[in-house]
Amino acid sequence: MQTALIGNPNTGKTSLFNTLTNSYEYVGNWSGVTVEKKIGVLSNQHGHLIDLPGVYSLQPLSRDESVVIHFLLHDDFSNILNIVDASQLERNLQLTLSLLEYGKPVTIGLNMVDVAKNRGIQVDTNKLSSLLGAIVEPIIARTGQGCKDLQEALLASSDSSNASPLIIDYGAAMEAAINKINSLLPEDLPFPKRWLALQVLEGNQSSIDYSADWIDQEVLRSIVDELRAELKAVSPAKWIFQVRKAWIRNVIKEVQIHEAPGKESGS
Ligand code: GDP
Ligand code: MG
Ligand code: K
Repeated sequence: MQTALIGNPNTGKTSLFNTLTNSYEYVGNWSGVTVEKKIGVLSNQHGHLIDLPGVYSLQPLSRDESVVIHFLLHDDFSNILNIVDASQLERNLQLTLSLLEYGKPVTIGLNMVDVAKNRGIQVDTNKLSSLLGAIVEPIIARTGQGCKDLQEALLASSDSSNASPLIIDYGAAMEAAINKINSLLPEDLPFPKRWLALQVLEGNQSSIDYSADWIDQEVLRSIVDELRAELKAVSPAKWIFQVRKAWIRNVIKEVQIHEAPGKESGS
């Protein structure tokens, strides 16, 4: 099992990595950039944990983001451990959706549940799990609380090779553009064509470069121009972001239980 650890910056990634692994090695730099590649041996001996830089999105606008999208496009691994800050759900889940659309098994470590609780936020993890279609384990990476359950969930998820990608409806104009791009892509990609099509329509340069063998730049430009005309004032990237944001807000409405800050539950 080769598990990729992916999440936003400052969500407790290093703390979780250290909790889940006995030892680690630096195995050189990520291709093309001076970011060191760190791989740990999971303490239950059932595989390796690959550390990736913290990112908010898969757009290759920074060096760290380039590493993550390059990894998803080119590297071989079995499953994803997505660390999510429970106190910053709305922002964190943007990245989560693009990982769920990727189609590999995703296990979510819902971290900072102590911080969220102190702010009066409780998350119904079972409901969140069923809405996202991924296992969600509440954890406190700093103390290791919940991390044993998370490790067991990881093992179980890598066994279930039949993970199905999350499908969000992006509206008629976007869906038409996705279909046009899908029709140009080959069937044997290592991830769903739909995931790549969305990256391309978001203007993700790494994904556009990856697709260049099948998608002529002129053809892509005409698909995007037509889409832009349909979306009026909103860019395709912004449209995708906003659809995801609305979807995330609906999820949060269902899973987030607010109470007075600091109040103990059941007391
Ligand atoms: P990274 O930037 O994602 O690698 O995050 P770090 O592991 O460096 O954690 C950032 C800060 O959050 C550190 O001060 C950690 O000790 C703290 N931290 C990590 N996990 C938790 C948690 O579950 N609860 C609390 N209260 N703090 C945490
Ligand atoms: Mg770190
Ligand atoms: K740290």
